[in-house]
Amino acid sequence: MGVLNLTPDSFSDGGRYEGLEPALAQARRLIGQGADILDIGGESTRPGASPVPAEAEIGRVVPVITALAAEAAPPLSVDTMKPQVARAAVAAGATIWNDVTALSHAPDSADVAAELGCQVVLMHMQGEPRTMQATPHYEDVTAEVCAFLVDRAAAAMAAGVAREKIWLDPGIGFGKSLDHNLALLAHLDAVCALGFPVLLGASRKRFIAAIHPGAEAPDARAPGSIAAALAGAQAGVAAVRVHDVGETIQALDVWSAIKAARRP
Ligand code: HH2
Repeated sequence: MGVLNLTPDSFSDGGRYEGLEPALAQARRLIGQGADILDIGGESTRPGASPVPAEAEIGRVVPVITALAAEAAPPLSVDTMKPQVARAAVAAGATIWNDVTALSHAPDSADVAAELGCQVVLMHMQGEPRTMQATPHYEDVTAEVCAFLVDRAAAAMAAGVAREKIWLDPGIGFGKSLDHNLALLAHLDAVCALGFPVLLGASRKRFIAAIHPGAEAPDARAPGSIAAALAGAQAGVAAVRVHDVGETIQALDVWSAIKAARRP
């Protein structure tokens, strides 16, 4: 899943693809590099990001989704917590609603997801984007994230979302310290064992710089991001959400070829 942020303030690529033509050029670049899904977002979720009104978010994502849906683009995902934005994005051609609040931002989120009939990514976050990195706390991060995701999947299904439309995501970096992120990355098999496809989003995140101080600039974090993607592949995740699509696919191809060469 290639990331396309149409925001002025995303932590790694904010402001780079504002306007229809730069956004489409980046989308085509990601598709050319082999992205199977494009995840299109119009509101940053980085710690401290300011909220964006629904109308403005729709104005950022819908023209790009409309234009890509008219081309031979791969499935399009909309990264939003607002049901109004998801509704407009699906009407424009998106088929996946990626919600970092796991359908809990608005009271009607789950009903809207059921009505839209699209696939839904339910992500774990402790707290809310503005303050989530202040004092994250868990007794057992993997168990708590798994329990939350099972609970949110049950709530989605109770509202009428079909089981086979649901994806889960542990939410790396969302209300988590370095140790929490590492524990989750080390136990992704437990998330995969919940029986839903799992999406992993570790690309260019801060924890990489905390491990490797030379990687302060987000676009210097591709090698660390690829290491996390390989840990995800090893654990059985269904997809990785990444900024560096070509580099990640090369690493996954080599990893898969090595795995396939192993004698039974
Ligand atoms: N991470 C980000 C945004 N959306 N969605 C899912 N499902 N999983 C993630 O890990 C995830 C996500 C944050 O990354 P990015 O989009 O690059 O930055 P920003 O939120 O600042 O736009």
